[in-house]
Amino acid sequence: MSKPFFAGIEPVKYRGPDADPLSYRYYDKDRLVLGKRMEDHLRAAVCYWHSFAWPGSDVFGAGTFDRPWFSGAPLEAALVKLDAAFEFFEKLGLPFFTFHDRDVAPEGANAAETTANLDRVIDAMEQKMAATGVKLLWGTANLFSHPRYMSGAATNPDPEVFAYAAAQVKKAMDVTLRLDGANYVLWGGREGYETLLNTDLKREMDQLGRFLSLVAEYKHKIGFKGLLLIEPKPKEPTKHQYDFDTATVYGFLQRYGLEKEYKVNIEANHAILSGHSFQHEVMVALATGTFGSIDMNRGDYLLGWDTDQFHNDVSELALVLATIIQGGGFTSGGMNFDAKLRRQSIDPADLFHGHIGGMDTMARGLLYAEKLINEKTIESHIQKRYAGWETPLGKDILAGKRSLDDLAALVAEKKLDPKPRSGQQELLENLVNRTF
Ligand code: XLS
Ligand code: NI
Ligand code: NI
Repeated sequence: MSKPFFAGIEPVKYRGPDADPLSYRYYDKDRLVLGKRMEDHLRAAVCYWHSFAWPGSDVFGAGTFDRPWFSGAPLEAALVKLDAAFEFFEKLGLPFFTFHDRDVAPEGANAAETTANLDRVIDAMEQKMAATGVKLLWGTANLFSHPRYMSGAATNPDPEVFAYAAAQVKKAMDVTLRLDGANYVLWGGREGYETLLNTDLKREMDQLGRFLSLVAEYKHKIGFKGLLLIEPKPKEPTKHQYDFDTATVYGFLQRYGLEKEYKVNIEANHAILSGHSFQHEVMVALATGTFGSIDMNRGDYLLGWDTDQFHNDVSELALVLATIIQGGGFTSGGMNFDAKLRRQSIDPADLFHGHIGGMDTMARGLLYAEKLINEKTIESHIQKRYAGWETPLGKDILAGKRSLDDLAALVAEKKLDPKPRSGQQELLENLVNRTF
Protein backbone atom coordinates (compact mmCIF):
# COMPACT_ATOMS: atom_id res chain seq x y z
CA MET A 1 0.00 0.00 0.00
CA SER A 2 1.50 3.34 -1.10
CA LYS A 3 1.33 6.37 1.17
CA PRO A 4 -1.96 8.30 1.13
CA PHE A 5 -2.27 10.60 -1.86
CA PHE A 6 -5.03 12.72 -0.32
CA ALA A 7 -3.29 13.12 3.04
CA GLY A 8 -4.77 15.96 5.04
CA ILE A 9 -8.25 15.55 3.56
CA GLU A 10 -10.72 14.07 6.00
CA PRO A 11 -13.67 11.87 4.99
CA VAL A 12 -16.38 14.13 3.55
CA LYS A 13 -19.46 14.38 5.74
CA TYR A 14 -22.82 16.11 5.53
CA ARG A 15 -22.63 19.23 7.69
CA GLY A 16 -25.55 21.36 6.51
CA PRO A 17 -25.87 24.52 4.41
CA ASP A 18 -23.17 26.52 6.22
CA ALA A 19 -20.52 23.83 6.13
CA ASP A 20 -16.90 24.29 4.98
CA PRO A 21 -16.12 23.61 1.27
CA LEU A 22 -14.91 20.05 1.95
CA SER A 23 -18.25 18.95 3.43
CA TYR A 24 -21.61 18.18 1.87
CA ARG A 25 -24.12 20.94 2.36
CA TYR A 26 -27.15 19.15 0.89
CA TYR A 27 -26.16 15.56 0.21
CA ASP A 28 -27.30 13.87 3.38
CA LYS A 29 -27.24 10.24 2.27
CA ASP A 30 -29.66 8.93 4.89
CA ARG A 31 -32.24 11.70 4.49
CA LEU A 32 -35.54 10.32 3.25
CA VAL A 33 -36.93 11.90 0.09
CA LEU A 34 -40.25 10.53 -1.16
CA GLY A 35 -39.77 7.57 1.15
CA LYS A 36 -36.29 6.59 -0.05
CA ARG A 37 -32.77 7.47 1.16
CA MET A 38 -30.94 10.08 -0.92
CA GLU A 39 -28.11 7.63 -1.51
CA ASP A 40 -30.56 5.06 -2.90
CA HIS A 41 -32.23 7.58 -5.20
CA LEU A 42 -28.98 8.84 -6.69
CA ARG A 43 -26.71 5.76 -6.63
CA ALA A 44 -23.72 7.99 -7.38
CA ALA A 45 -20.48 6.70 -8.87
CA VAL A 46 -16.99 8.15 -9.36
CA CYS A 47 -15.41 7.35 -12.71
CA TYR A 48 -11.84 6.14 -12.84
CA TRP A 49 -10.88 7.54 -16.24
CA HIS A 50 -11.28 11.28 -15.76
CA SER A 51 -10.22 11.36 -12.13
CA PHE A 52 -7.30 8.94 -12.16
CA ALA A 53 -6.27 8.03 -15.71
CA TRP A 54 -6.42 11.39 -17.52
CA PRO A 55 -3.26 13.45 -16.90
CA GLY A 56 -4.73 16.89 -17.62
CA SER A 57 -3.61 16.96 -21.28
CA ASP A 58 -5.46 18.57 -24.18
CA VAL A 59 -4.86 18.62 -27.93
CA PHE A 60 -2.43 21.50 -27.55
CA GLY A 61 -0.60 20.56 -24.39
CA ALA A 62 0.81 17.91 -22.10
CA GLY A 63 -0.62 16.68 -18.83
CA THR A 64 -0.65 19.23 -16.01
CA PHE A 65 -1.45 16.89 -13.11
CA ASP A 66 1.44 15.80 -10.94
CA ARG A 67 0.35 12.34 -9.79
CA PRO A 68 2.81 9.64 -8.65
CA TRP A 69 1.15 6.97 -10.83
CA PHE A 70 2.03 8.78 -14.07
CA SER A 71 5.64 7.62 -13.81
CA GLY A 72 7.48 4.38 -13.00
CA ALA A 73 6.91 0.82 -14.15
CA PRO A 74 3.36 0.64 -15.59
CA LEU A 75 2.00 -2.23 -13.51
CA GLU A 76 3.37 -0.89 -10.21
CA ALA A 77 2.05 2.55 -11.14
CA ALA A 78 -1.38 1.03 -11.75
CA LEU A 79 -1.36 -0.33 -8.20
CA VAL A 80 -0.36 3.07 -6.78
CA LYS A 81 -3.24 4.57 -8.77
CA LEU A 82 -5.59 1.93 -7.37
CA ASP A 83 -4.62 2.90 -3.82
CA ALA A 84 -5.26 6.58 -4.53
CA ALA A 85 -8.56 5.86 -6.29
CA PHE A 86 -9.94 3.82 -3.38
CA GLU A 87 -8.66 6.34 -0.87
CA PHE A 88 -10.67 8.94 -2.80
CA PHE A 89 -13.81 6.77 -3.16
CA GLU A 90 -13.78 5.99 0.52
CA LYS A 91 -13.18 9.57 1.66
CA LEU A 92 -15.89 10.87 -0.64
CA GLY A 93 -18.33 8.34 0.77
CA LEU A 94 -20.21 7.55 -2.46
CA PRO A 95 -21.46 4.00 -2.98
CA PHE A 96 -20.10 3.22 -6.48
CA PHE A 97 -17.30 3.61 -9.02
CA THR A 98 -16.97 2.83 -12.74
CA PHE A 99 -13.98 1.97 -14.95
CA HIS A 100 -12.71 0.91 -18.38
CA ASP A 101 -10.33 -2.06 -18.49
CA ARG A 102 -7.49 0.17 -19.70
CA ASP A 103 -8.01 2.80 -17.00
CA VAL A 104 -6.96 0.41 -14.30
CA ALA A 105 -4.23 -1.71 -15.92
CA PRO A 106 -1.70 -1.08 -18.70
CA GLU A 107 -1.54 -2.84 -22.07
CA GLY A 108 1.24 -5.43 -22.20
CA ALA A 109 3.44 -6.50 -25.12
CA ASN A 110 0.69 -8.82 -26.39
CA ALA A 111 -2.93 -9.79 -25.63
CA ALA A 112 -1.92 -12.44 -23.07
CA GLU A 113 0.26 -10.00 -21.16
CA THR A 114 -2.47 -7.37 -21.23
CA THR A 115 -4.94 -9.85 -19.75
CA ALA A 116 -2.42 -10.85 -17.07
CA ASN A 117 -1.90 -7.18 -16.15
CA LEU A 118 -5.64 -6.70 -15.82
CA ASP A 119 -6.02 -9.81 -13.68
CA ARG A 120 -3.25 -8.62 -11.36
CA VAL A 121 -4.98 -5.28 -10.76
CA ILE A 122 -8.45 -6.83 -10.48
CA ASP A 123 -7.18 -9.16 -7.72
CA ALA A 124 -6.10 -6.08 -5.76
CA MET A 125 -9.29 -4.20 -6.66
CA GLU A 126 -11.46 -7.02 -5.38
CA GLN A 127 -9.72 -6.76 -2.01
CA LYS A 128 -10.14 -2.98 -1.96
CA MET A 129 -13.84 -3.31 -2.69
CA ALA A 130 -14.27 -5.81 0.11
CA ALA A 131 -12.32 -3.63 2.55
CA THR A 132 -14.11 -0.35 1.73
CA GLY A 133 -17.59 -1.52 0.71
CA VAL A 134 -17.40 0.59 -2.48
CA LYS A 135 -19.28 -1.19 -5.29
CA LEU A 136 -19.00 -1.26 -9.06
CA LEU A 137 -21.86 0.51 -10.89
CA TRP A 138 -20.56 -0.67 -14.25
CA GLY A 139 -17.53 -1.89 -16.07
CA THR A 140 -16.65 -1.28 -19.72
CA ALA A 141 -13.94 -1.89 -22.31
CA ASN A 142 -11.90 0.88 -23.88
CA LEU A 143 -12.31 0.21 -27.61
CA PHE A 144 -11.17 3.64 -28.74
CA SER A 145 -7.70 4.65 -27.42
CA HIS A 146 -5.35 2.12 -28.99
CA PRO A 147 -4.37 2.73 -32.66
CA ARG A 148 -5.74 -0.72 -33.59
CA TYR A 149 -9.20 0.80 -33.13
CA MET A 150 -8.59 3.94 -35.16
CA SER A 151 -11.05 2.77 -37.85
CA GLY A 152 -13.57 1.39 -35.38
CA ALA A 153 -13.87 -1.71 -33.20
CA ALA A 154 -16.99 -3.68 -34.23
CA THR A 155 -17.36 -1.46 -37.31
CA ASN A 156 -13.75 -1.85 -38.45
CA PRO A 157 -13.15 -2.85 -42.10
CA ASP A 158 -10.88 -5.62 -40.75
CA PRO A 159 -12.66 -8.58 -39.08
CA GLU A 160 -9.55 -9.32 -37.02
CA VAL A 161 -10.08 -6.04 -35.22
CA PHE A 162 -13.70 -7.11 -34.60
CA ALA A 163 -12.31 -10.33 -33.09
CA TYR A 164 -9.83 -8.41 -30.93
CA ALA A 165 -12.60 -6.13 -29.65
CA ALA A 166 -14.81 -9.16 -28.97
CA ALA A 167 -12.04 -10.77 -26.90
CA GLN A 168 -11.55 -7.54 -24.99
CA VAL A 169 -15.27 -7.13 -24.23
CA LYS A 170 -15.56 -10.78 -23.18
CA LYS A 171 -12.76 -10.22 -20.67
CA ALA A 172 -14.22 -6.92 -19.42
CA MET A 173 -17.60 -8.65 -18.91
CA ASP A 174 -15.92 -11.50 -17.02
CA VAL A 175 -14.20 -8.97 -14.79
CA THR A 176 -17.43 -7.00 -14.24
CA LEU A 177 -19.23 -10.20 -13.26
CA ARG A 178 -16.40 -11.19 -10.93
CA LEU A 179 -16.57 -7.80 -9.17
CA ASP A 180 -20.35 -8.09 -8.92
CA GLY A 181 -20.83 -5.03 -11.14
CA ALA A 182 -24.40 -3.78 -11.34
CA ASN A 183 -24.29 -3.14 -15.13
CA TYR A 184 -22.09 -3.33 -18.22
CA VAL A 185 -21.70 -0.35 -20.60
CA LEU A 186 -20.85 -0.10 -24.29
CA TRP A 187 -19.94 3.29 -25.66
CA GLY A 188 -19.04 3.16 -29.35
CA GLY A 189 -16.59 6.04 -29.52
CA ARG A 190 -15.09 4.89 -32.82
CA GLU A 191 -18.19 3.11 -34.13
CA GLY A 192 -18.92 5.68 -36.78
CA TYR A 193 -17.09 7.27 -39.67
CA GLU A 194 -14.81 10.13 -40.61
CA THR A 195 -15.74 10.23 -44.31
CA LEU A 196 -18.36 8.44 -46.38
CA LEU A 197 -15.79 8.23 -49.19
CA ASN A 198 -14.23 5.19 -47.48
CA THR A 199 -17.22 3.85 -45.58
CA ASP A 200 -19.68 1.04 -46.31
CA LEU A 201 -22.35 2.32 -43.92
CA LYS A 202 -24.79 -0.56 -44.29
CA ARG A 203 -22.10 -3.16 -43.71
CA GLU A 204 -20.79 -1.33 -40.65
CA MET A 205 -24.25 -1.19 -39.11
CA ASP A 206 -24.65 -4.93 -39.65
CA GLN A 207 -21.27 -5.50 -38.00
CA LEU A 208 -22.30 -3.45 -34.98
CA GLY A 209 -25.63 -5.28 -34.78
CA ARG A 210 -23.76 -8.60 -34.83
CA PHE A 211 -21.37 -7.45 -32.14
CA LEU A 212 -24.20 -6.37 -29.84
CA SER A 213 -25.93 -9.71 -30.39
CA LEU A 214 -22.76 -11.56 -29.39
CA VAL A 215 -22.47 -9.47 -26.22
CA ALA A 216 -26.09 -10.17 -25.27
CA GLU A 217 -25.59 -13.90 -25.90
CA TYR A 218 -22.50 -13.91 -23.73
CA LYS A 219 -24.26 -12.07 -20.92
CA HIS A 220 -26.82 -14.88 -20.71
CA LYS A 221 -24.15 -17.55 -21.05
CA ILE A 222 -22.22 -16.31 -18.02
CA GLY A 223 -25.35 -15.47 -16.03
CA PHE A 224 -24.65 -11.75 -15.67
CA LYS A 225 -27.76 -10.25 -14.10
CA GLY A 226 -27.05 -6.52 -14.58
CA LEU A 227 -28.25 -4.37 -17.46
CA LEU A 228 -26.39 -4.07 -20.73
CA LEU A 229 -26.26 -0.35 -21.49
CA ILE A 230 -25.48 1.51 -24.70
CA GLU A 231 -24.28 5.07 -24.26
CA PRO A 232 -25.52 7.29 -27.11
CA LYS A 233 -23.30 10.05 -28.48
CA PRO A 234 -23.68 11.73 -31.87
CA LYS A 235 -20.01 12.44 -32.66
CA GLU A 236 -16.53 12.89 -31.19
CA PRO A 237 -14.12 11.33 -31.69
CA THR A 238 -15.73 10.21 -34.96
CA LYS A 239 -17.51 12.76 -37.13
CA HIS A 240 -20.64 10.63 -36.95
CA GLN A 241 -21.43 7.89 -34.49
CA TYR A 242 -24.08 5.19 -35.12
CA ASP A 243 -25.34 5.44 -31.52
CA PHE A 244 -26.38 9.04 -32.24
CA ASP A 245 -29.07 9.51 -29.57
CA THR A 246 -31.59 7.46 -27.61
CA ALA A 247 -34.20 7.36 -30.38
CA THR A 248 -31.60 6.23 -32.93
CA VAL A 249 -30.28 3.57 -30.56
CA TYR A 250 -33.79 2.28 -29.95
CA GLY A 251 -34.48 2.00 -33.69
CA PHE A 252 -31.11 0.27 -34.18
CA LEU A 253 -31.85 -2.23 -31.42
CA GLN A 254 -35.28 -3.00 -32.88
CA ARG A 255 -33.79 -3.54 -36.31
CA TYR A 256 -31.46 -6.21 -34.91
CA GLY A 257 -34.05 -7.69 -32.53
CA LEU A 258 -32.18 -6.50 -29.46
CA GLU A 259 -34.61 -4.01 -27.90
CA LYS A 260 -35.22 -6.30 -24.93
CA GLU A 261 -31.51 -6.87 -24.33
CA TYR A 262 -30.20 -3.32 -23.99
CA LYS A 263 -31.04 -0.12 -22.22
CA VAL A 264 -29.30 3.25 -22.47
CA ASN A 265 -26.76 5.09 -20.37
CA ILE A 266 -27.65 8.72 -21.05
CA GLU A 267 -24.90 11.30 -20.74
CA ALA A 268 -26.10 14.83 -20.03
CA ASN A 269 -23.78 16.60 -22.44
CA HIS A 270 -24.11 13.94 -25.16
CA ALA A 271 -27.80 14.90 -25.19
CA ILE A 272 -26.85 18.50 -25.92
CA LEU A 273 -24.36 17.46 -28.61
CA SER A 274 -27.13 15.54 -30.38
CA GLY A 275 -29.32 18.63 -30.43
CA HIS A 276 -31.60 17.61 -27.55
CA SER A 277 -31.96 18.52 -23.92
CA PHE A 278 -30.89 16.14 -21.15
CA GLN A 279 -34.52 15.83 -20.04
CA HIS A 280 -35.58 14.96 -23.60
CA GLU A 281 -33.19 12.03 -23.71
CA VAL A 282 -34.44 10.78 -20.34
CA MET A 283 -38.06 11.09 -21.53
CA VAL A 284 -37.37 9.19 -24.76
CA ALA A 285 -35.65 6.42 -22.80
CA LEU A 286 -38.56 6.16 -20.38
CA ALA A 287 -41.08 6.22 -23.23
CA THR A 288 -39.30 3.40 -25.09
CA GLY A 289 -38.63 1.30 -21.99
CA THR A 290 -34.88 1.74 -22.37
CA PHE A 291 -34.01 3.94 -19.42
CA GLY A 292 -31.00 2.49 -17.63
CA SER A 293 -28.39 4.82 -16.16
CA ILE A 294 -26.94 8.34 -16.32
CA ASP A 295 -23.50 9.77 -17.03
CA MET A 296 -23.68 13.07 -15.18
CA ASN A 297 -21.81 16.08 -16.51
CA ARG A 298 -22.34 19.28 -18.47
CA GLY A 299 -20.98 20.96 -21.57
CA ASP A 300 -20.29 24.60 -22.20
CA TYR A 301 -22.72 26.87 -24.03
CA LEU A 302 -19.94 28.22 -26.21
CA LEU A 303 -18.18 24.99 -27.11
CA GLY A 304 -19.49 22.21 -29.31
CA TRP A 305 -17.65 19.27 -27.81
CA ASP A 306 -17.68 16.97 -24.81
CA THR A 307 -16.12 19.20 -22.13
CA ASP A 308 -17.20 16.78 -19.36
CA GLN A 309 -17.51 19.45 -16.68
CA PHE A 310 -19.02 18.83 -13.28
CA HIS A 311 -22.72 19.71 -13.45
CA ASN A 312 -23.91 22.70 -11.47
CA ASP A 313 -27.42 23.49 -12.69
CA VAL A 314 -29.86 22.72 -9.88
CA SER A 315 -33.02 23.53 -11.84
CA GLU A 316 -32.04 21.23 -14.73
CA LEU A 317 -31.35 18.42 -12.27
CA ALA A 318 -34.67 19.02 -10.50
CA LEU A 319 -36.65 18.48 -13.71
CA VAL A 320 -34.56 15.51 -14.79
CA LEU A 321 -34.77 13.83 -11.38
CA ALA A 322 -38.53 14.44 -11.19
CA THR A 323 -38.84 12.81 -14.62
CA ILE A 324 -36.70 9.84 -13.57
CA ILE A 325 -38.53 9.32 -10.28
CA GLN A 326 -41.95 9.59 -11.91
CA GLY A 327 -40.76 7.06 -14.47
CA GLY A 328 -39.99 4.60 -11.65
CA GLY A 329 -36.42 5.63 -10.71
CA PHE A 330 -33.26 3.63 -11.22
CA THR A 331 -33.22 -0.15 -11.02
CA SER A 332 -29.56 -1.14 -11.26
CA GLY A 333 -28.43 2.13 -12.87
CA GLY A 334 -27.22 5.25 -11.14
CA MET A 335 -25.60 8.65 -11.54
CA ASN A 336 -22.04 8.27 -12.74
CA PHE A 337 -19.81 11.35 -12.65
CA ASP A 338 -18.47 11.27 -16.21
CA ALA A 339 -16.86 14.60 -15.37
CA LYS A 340 -13.35 15.86 -15.12
CA LEU A 341 -11.45 18.75 -13.64
CA ARG A 342 -10.32 21.67 -15.75
CA ARG A 343 -6.68 21.39 -16.78
CA GLN A 344 -5.64 24.14 -14.39
CA SER A 345 -7.25 22.47 -11.36
CA ILE A 346 -4.09 20.67 -10.37
CA ASP A 347 -4.50 20.30 -6.60
CA PRO A 348 -5.65 16.94 -5.21
CA ALA A 349 -8.33 18.84 -3.28
CA ASP A 350 -9.84 20.03 -6.59
CA LEU A 351 -11.05 16.46 -7.22
CA PHE A 352 -13.01 16.69 -3.99
CA HIS A 353 -14.48 20.09 -4.82
CA GLY A 354 -15.73 18.85 -8.21
CA HIS A 355 -17.46 15.80 -6.77
CA ILE A 356 -18.79 17.53 -3.65
CA GLY A 357 -20.35 20.28 -5.77
CA GLY A 358 -21.80 17.68 -8.10
CA MET A 359 -23.34 15.73 -5.23
CA ASP A 360 -24.79 18.84 -3.65
CA THR A 361 -26.27 19.92 -7.00
CA MET A 362 -27.91 16.51 -7.34
CA ALA A 363 -29.14 16.56 -3.76
CA ARG A 364 -30.67 20.02 -4.13
CA GLY A 365 -32.19 18.96 -7.44
CA LEU A 366 -33.67 15.94 -5.68
CA LEU A 367 -35.25 18.09 -2.97
CA TYR A 368 -36.85 20.32 -5.59
CA ALA A 369 -37.95 17.26 -7.54
CA GLU A 370 -39.71 16.09 -4.39
CA LYS A 371 -41.55 19.42 -4.24
CA LEU A 372 -42.50 19.33 -7.92
CA ILE A 373 -43.82 15.79 -7.52
CA ASN A 374 -45.68 16.43 -4.26
CA GLU A 375 -47.27 19.62 -5.53
CA LYS A 376 -48.16 17.89 -8.82
CA THR A 377 -47.05 21.10 -10.52
CA ILE A 378 -46.56 19.66 -13.96
CA GLU A 379 -48.37 16.37 -13.74
CA SER A 380 -51.82 17.84 -13.15
CA HIS A 381 -51.49 20.11 -16.20
CA ILE A 382 -50.41 17.30 -18.43
CA GLN A 383 -53.28 15.12 -17.25
CA LYS A 384 -55.77 17.88 -17.97
CA ARG A 385 -54.27 18.56 -21.37
CA TYR A 386 -54.78 14.97 -22.52
CA ALA A 387 -58.06 14.31 -20.68
CA GLY A 388 -59.92 13.96 -24.01
CA TRP A 389 -58.03 10.75 -24.68
CA GLU A 390 -59.72 9.20 -21.65
CA THR A 391 -63.17 9.68 -23.24
CA PRO A 392 -64.77 6.89 -25.35
CA LEU A 393 -63.70 8.62 -28.58
CA GLY A 394 -60.05 8.87 -27.51
CA LYS A 395 -59.95 5.31 -26.19
CA ASP A 396 -61.63 3.84 -29.29
CA ILE A 397 -59.22 5.60 -31.64
CA LEU A 398 -56.21 4.23 -29.80
CA ALA A 399 -57.70 0.76 -29.52
CA GLY A 400 -57.96 0.67 -33.31
CA LYS A 401 -61.77 0.72 -33.30
CA ARG A 402 -62.17 3.76 -35.57
CA SER A 403 -61.25 3.80 -39.28
CA LEU A 404 -60.65 6.93 -41.32
CA ASP A 405 -64.18 6.44 -42.73
CA ASP A 406 -65.63 6.31 -39.20
CA LEU A 407 -63.80 9.45 -38.17
CA ALA A 408 -64.82 11.32 -41.31
CA ALA A 409 -68.44 10.29 -40.67
CA LEU A 410 -68.19 11.46 -37.06
CA VAL A 411 -66.88 14.89 -38.08
CA ALA A 412 -69.71 15.28 -40.60
CA GLU A 413 -72.48 13.97 -38.38
CA LYS A 414 -71.54 15.86 -35.19
CA LYS A 415 -70.31 18.88 -37.11
CA LEU A 416 -67.11 18.70 -35.07
CA ASP A 417 -65.23 21.96 -34.80
CA PRO A 418 -62.57 21.53 -32.09
CA LYS A 419 -61.39 24.80 -30.54
CA PRO A 420 -57.68 25.50 -29.88
CA ARG A 421 -56.68 25.60 -26.21
CA SER A 422 -53.66 27.36 -24.76
CA GLY A 423 -50.52 25.31 -24.15
CA GLN A 424 -49.81 27.60 -21.18
CA GLN A 425 -46.05 27.31 -21.49
CA GLU A 426 -45.30 30.59 -19.70
CA LEU A 427 -47.63 29.74 -16.83
CA LEU A 428 -45.96 26.35 -16.44
CA GLU A 429 -42.48 27.84 -16.56
CA ASN A 430 -43.49 30.25 -13.82
CA LEU A 431 -44.95 27.47 -11.70
CA VAL A 432 -41.74 25.45 -11.99
CA ASN A 433 -39.54 28.45 -11.21
CA ARG A 434 -41.60 29.27 -8.16
CA THR A 435 -40.68 25.86 -6.76
CA PHE A 436 -37.01 26.83 -6.49
C1 XLS B 1 -17.17 9.58 -23.87
C2 XLS B 1 -17.96 8.69 -23.05
C3 XLS B 1 -17.19 7.65 -22.25
C4 XLS B 1 -18.11 6.58 -21.76
C5 XLS B 1 -17.47 5.32 -21.33
O1 XLS B 1 -17.62 10.60 -24.35
O2 XLS B 1 -18.76 9.47 -22.22
O3 XLS B 1 -16.50 8.27 -21.20
O4 XLS B 1 -18.90 7.05 -20.71
O5 XLS B 1 -16.74 4.73 -22.34
NI1 NI C 1 -19.93 8.79 -20.66
NI1 NI D 1 -18.84 11.70 -22.89
